[in-house]
Amino acid sequence: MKSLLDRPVPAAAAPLTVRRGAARVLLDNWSGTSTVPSRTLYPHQWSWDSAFIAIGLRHLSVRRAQQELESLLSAQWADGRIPHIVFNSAVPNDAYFPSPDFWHSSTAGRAAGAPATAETSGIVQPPVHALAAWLVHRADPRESHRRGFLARVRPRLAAWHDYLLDRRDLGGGGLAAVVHPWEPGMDNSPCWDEALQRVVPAAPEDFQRADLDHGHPADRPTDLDYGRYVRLVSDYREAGYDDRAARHSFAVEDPCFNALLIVSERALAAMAQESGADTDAAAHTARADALTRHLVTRLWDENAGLFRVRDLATDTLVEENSVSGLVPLLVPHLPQPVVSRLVDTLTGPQFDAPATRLVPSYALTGHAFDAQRYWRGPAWFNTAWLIHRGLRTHGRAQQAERLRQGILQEAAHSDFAEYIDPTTGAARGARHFSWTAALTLDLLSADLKEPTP
Ligand code: 9WN
Repeated sequence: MKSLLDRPVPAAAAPLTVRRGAARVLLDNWSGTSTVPSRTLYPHQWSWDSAFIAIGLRHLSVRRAQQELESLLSAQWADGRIPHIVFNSAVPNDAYFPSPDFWHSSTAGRAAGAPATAETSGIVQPPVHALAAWLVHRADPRESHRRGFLARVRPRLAAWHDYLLDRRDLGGGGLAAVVHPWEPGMDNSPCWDEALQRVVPAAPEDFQRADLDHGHPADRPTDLDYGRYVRLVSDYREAGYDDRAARHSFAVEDPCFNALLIVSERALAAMAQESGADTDAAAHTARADALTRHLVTRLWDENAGLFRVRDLATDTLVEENSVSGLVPLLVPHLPQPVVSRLVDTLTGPQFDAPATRLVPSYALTGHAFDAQRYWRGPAWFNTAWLIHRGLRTHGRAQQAERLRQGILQEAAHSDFAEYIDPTTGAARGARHFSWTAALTLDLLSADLKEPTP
């Protein structure tokens, strides 16, 4: 049987119409200084969303793309962390949970360096930002130089990576760990199930969810999951969000998170080179090389044919196959046998989703597969975009092109949905979702020969 990436793709909607639709989503979701992921479900600024959004916005307005990233960076903590949410003070507290009055960042996080004027969350999301900043710069280097964009963002992005490598190398193996299921951005993945069993859930009366006002209960995490998410945040908050003081009851090394750190370190090297800072460029390249070795040593599972999550409580690999384990295809200079195995896994029965040609978030054949529920099966556009970039990085141009066509078609059919059911192609979650629109614009517009950092 032919795999999803080898099958011909039916004709897509007219590119101009799709482009206009995607641009409209981004214009409608613009809040004045940044873009909300969704007007209904996510009415604030999210960290990795803004990075993906900037990658698309650069095709509409380079200045707005710069502003998207710089508004996020303006809420960076003094310890270097970029918070996963920057709250809009004009939005009522009950519009999203957990709201600022749960995180208390400006007070509980003061000693760790939280800003005094902006309210934020205290956890992080995957480091796509330096890659995004590099792509935004490349979209119009003269304008970027004229506005001093790289000079402003480069030190902040370097401090962000320093935070991850100094404070978050909790396993001592040279990779960054995540301490909450919201941090890797794949909240409800079966990869966290076992580690979450050790977390005592907060009592249901201690919190009030807001996501079910807009999302369907069958699509969203359960109340028990939320109880555990809440407990992890309150414990971290009580430790002042200080990674040296906190005793994390959930700590794992995630392949997607670390792959993005590697690619972003390479982007920082490219930015340093462009700015004439050769010593910095060499240091970032050396760090990316070391991270690549650690990624393979600590997370590659030869038998499974993909990267896996390492649970730091047991120091073992979690036996679940998720899209996170395929995203490292993005990393240049991976050993060739690893690349070939990854492509085989991607195109084999676990991740071949005939109805959509996208990549499911969890193996179709996995025991916990759920076509509908958040990150437990549905196909997302950002991970498909990352894998598309990975296929290109490793010279799989034809397969990359077929995936690109699939992404464009599903984005248009689904009205730029947050994610889709990989078994039927039905749109799920929010519609007019910003990163779906942004990455669609990117795939319609990007110069496919642009240099990979
Ligand atoms: C919690 C905004 C975010 C994405 C995440 C996605 C979802 C939030 C939630 O929405 O997470 O951060 O409330 O479920 O899982 O990847 O950044 O789009």
